[in-house]
Amino acid sequence: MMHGSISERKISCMNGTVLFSSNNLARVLCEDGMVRTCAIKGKRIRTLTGLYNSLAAGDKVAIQPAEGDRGLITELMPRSTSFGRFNEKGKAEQVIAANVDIAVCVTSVQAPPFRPRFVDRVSILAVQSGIPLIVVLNKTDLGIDDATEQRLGMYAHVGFHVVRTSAANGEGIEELAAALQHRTAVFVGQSGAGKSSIINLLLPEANRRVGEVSEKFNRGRHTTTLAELLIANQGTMAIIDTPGFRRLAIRGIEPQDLHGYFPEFEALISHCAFGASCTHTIEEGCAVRDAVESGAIHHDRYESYLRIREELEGIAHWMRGTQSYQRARRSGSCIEDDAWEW
Ligand SMILES: Nc1nc2c(ncn2[C@@H]2O[C@H](COP(=O)(O)OP(=O)(O)OP(=O)(O)O)[C@@H](O)[C@H]2O)c(=O)[nH]1
Ligand SMILES: [Mg+2]
Repeated sequence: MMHGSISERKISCMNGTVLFSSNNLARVLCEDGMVRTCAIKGKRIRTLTGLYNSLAAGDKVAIQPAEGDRGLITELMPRSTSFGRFNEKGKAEQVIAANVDIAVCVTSVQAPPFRPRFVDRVSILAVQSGIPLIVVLNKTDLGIDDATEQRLGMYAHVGFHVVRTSAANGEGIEELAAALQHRTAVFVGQSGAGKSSIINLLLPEANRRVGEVSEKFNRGRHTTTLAELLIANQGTMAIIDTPGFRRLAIRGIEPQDLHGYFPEFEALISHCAFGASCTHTIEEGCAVRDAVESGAIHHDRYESYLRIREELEGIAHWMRGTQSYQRARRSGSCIEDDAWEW
């Protein structure tokens, strides 16, 4: 009998995937096809100490089923990738999506306006996570202006896959669907850009709630409030829908390493007079600055590099207890700057 109960317990443990998680509870799609609400056994998963949220959408876990649709999470499997950002409120790294193969940055031509600097920040997170990036420009039914077209060309030139979509008339949805086949994607972007609207076309069964864009502030109303994994009925595509970011602080990169996160800079670094130690800010014989001058690197990307570098340096100085962080705050170059609030 004893043996029977042990093997029963073994059988009853099963694998699952976290669909979404909040307050240490997670909805888990289990291998028997059932979705269970699971608490974490012992309240804490040791490997996650120091992270802002304990479990993320897409996490692979082992669970012990309990009565009804309940269960206990006993183990978190190692993440193949984690896509996250620094949460300023929680002052810790926040994993938004786990085990994703590709990131999709959804932007819009209007309402909210296209913000290349936001895309640049997301592109750094994608490089940090080691996953490719698709840049989606949505709401093309509202018309695309020349400046936006030019920037899209720049992103294609850098090597990102650029897709123009309209959730209103269906433009580009097939192209996006083709790029996401057999993959798990995380959709990120400003509130109101149309992430959930596009997901509803890609995965009609997802039936995501879609919100309005406030006329007064020309930005979304944070309709999606929780990152959630949505899986196509036939299992051919999985997407993690996320709430719109208001701020995107970059952390965890040493200022001198930042150039490695701009693919179009990387090839030039060895041509800089000071090589890998070049800051690309003031040095004579800097190949990156020359490329900006000649137009081979877009000045906007360079501007993003400078701002983020200053931000990272501000943090580094601040950590060393100097006044620079306060100066950076006053000059508006650091992360608390409202310009980063969208
Ligand atoms: N004209 C136009 N409107 C769109 C398009 N896509 C979405 N919208 C509208 O934009 C608004 C915001 O769409 P959502 O899909 O909720 O945006 P979201 O990115 O998911 O926003 P959050 O969940 O708040 O982060 C809604 O009113 C949509 O109807 C589009 O292609 N064209
Ligand atoms: Mg949404």
